[in-house]
Amino acid sequence: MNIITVATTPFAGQKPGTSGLRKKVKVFQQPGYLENFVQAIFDSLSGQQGKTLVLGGDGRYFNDTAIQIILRMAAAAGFGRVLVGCNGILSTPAASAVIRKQGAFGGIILSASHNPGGPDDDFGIKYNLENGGPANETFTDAVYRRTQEISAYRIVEAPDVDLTSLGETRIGSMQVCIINPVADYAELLESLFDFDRIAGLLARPEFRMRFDAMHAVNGPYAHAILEGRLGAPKGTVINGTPLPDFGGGHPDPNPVYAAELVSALADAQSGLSFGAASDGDGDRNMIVGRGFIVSPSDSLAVIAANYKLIPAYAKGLSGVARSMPTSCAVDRVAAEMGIPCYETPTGWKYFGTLLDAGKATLCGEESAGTGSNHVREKDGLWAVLYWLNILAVRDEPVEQIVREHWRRFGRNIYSRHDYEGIETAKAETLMDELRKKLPTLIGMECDGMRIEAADDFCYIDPVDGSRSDKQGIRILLENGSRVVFRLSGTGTEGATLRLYLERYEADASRHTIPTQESLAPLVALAEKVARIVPITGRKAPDVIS
Ligand code: VG1
Ligand code: CO
Repeated sequence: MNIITVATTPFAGQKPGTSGLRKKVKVFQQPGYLENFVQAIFDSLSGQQGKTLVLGGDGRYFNDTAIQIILRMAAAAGFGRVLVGCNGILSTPAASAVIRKQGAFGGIILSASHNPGGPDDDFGIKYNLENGGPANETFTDAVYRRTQEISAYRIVEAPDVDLTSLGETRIGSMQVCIINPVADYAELLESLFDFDRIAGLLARPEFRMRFDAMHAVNGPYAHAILEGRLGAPKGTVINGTPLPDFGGGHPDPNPVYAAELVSALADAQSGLSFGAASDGDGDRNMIVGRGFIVSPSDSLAVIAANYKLIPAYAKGLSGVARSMPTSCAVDRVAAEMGIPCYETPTGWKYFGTLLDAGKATLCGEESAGTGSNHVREKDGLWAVLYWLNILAVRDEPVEQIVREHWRRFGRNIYSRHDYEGIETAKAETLMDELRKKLPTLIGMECDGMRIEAADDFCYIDPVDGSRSDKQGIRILLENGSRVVFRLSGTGTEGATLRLYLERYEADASRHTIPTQESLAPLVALAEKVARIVPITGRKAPDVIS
């Protein structure tokens, strides 16, 4: 095996964000850019000699090129075997499932998730540990430090590996196995849910479902699981072939980017009763009933409240966890069930310790991510199957299930407003000014609600004691209402300001008031205290979800 050592110099800004390193494809295409980052990952590991690495991505532009480079670098780093998804495909939850099932040392997932793909758009890379979950901050900080001092990377000279057919080959002494990307994952999901009952639901003529894979990675998974194993009619899965540019769209399942699915469900003529979608790398989900979108925070709460209906969870939940900006709907379910509810910073990596320690069974984020201890990533198809299992047992429309949930627990009216592509300096000014102002806000009134607390969220991991500061500015009002400000850590251009709005409403007669109308006073408060319009020049958000 001919290992060559290539001299290199550091690139600025190789700092992983909320979920790995995400940059424009053009940035990744600079000679040495990907190599430096991969070498920094390998340099930050120890004990990988002879071990197994899992490798795959969401199929976006540059996926194949990156895989060939990483394979040759993995051989130089001493890995004994790499498991690669056929055609370079592995959804994020499937990669997690394979790492766990195959007892791998870790995995590299190539994805920029919901960000658009193509030669002028985004690419991303992240490292997952042997528990199948995203590496924690201690590790990503170490990788970043390494990128700043790197002087060489090591790579093996070898021809490209054929990724298109299953089988085994070698790069020097390292074995390369091209695996079926769906098999382990589908088997795992089948072990959690009542597939017979779901198949029965899908066979009913009056129940019609549509799954929009958004030309992203979940197409092959949805075809195999929904249409294959569960027998849903062909055509249930749309946009089911992964494309390097996702057909030109944003593979982000929210009411703006999945508008077609939402309008199909709103149209009585379509005959559809259930709609679902997932994102670029298959870890997010969207659940839509007839003319009714389930907000992700409500979805998490409904999922938790219905655990008894699901074979894998019927014995009980040890606890639940949500990211801080996610609505407190699930907290109310946990309180009633008498189980703990943990509040973590944004990003799935913070759930890992809770899941590993058995403290939480279900986790979720307002950004359309839900999952459980079956893997260590959020899982789009898992959420869809969970809902199908609920529907198969309860035999009620989606909207009725959610409205009943609200009647029982009250409604945490919720919305997120995103201001995208703001100049970074302006976004930072906004956050800095707001942070300084926090103590002066206490006692202020908004729509008859008093501000009781205002802080910058700091998390201390209850399992390993690690501390994460500045995880979002919170303004907490009476009766569970909140306004939260955060800057996104997944974008590649300028800054995105996320404004999270929540208001608790126990009175069922007020649950029909349109969401944005209920939240308008909180938006006005946010605009005023953070001076959004004067600082950013933006009169309205780009995306409301
Ligand atoms: C966003 C979401 C966050 C999610 C992250 C990764 O991060 O808000 O909840 O965990 O994306 O999801 P940010 O920093 O942009 O707010 V994915 O599906 O992009 O891997
Ligand atoms: Co994703």
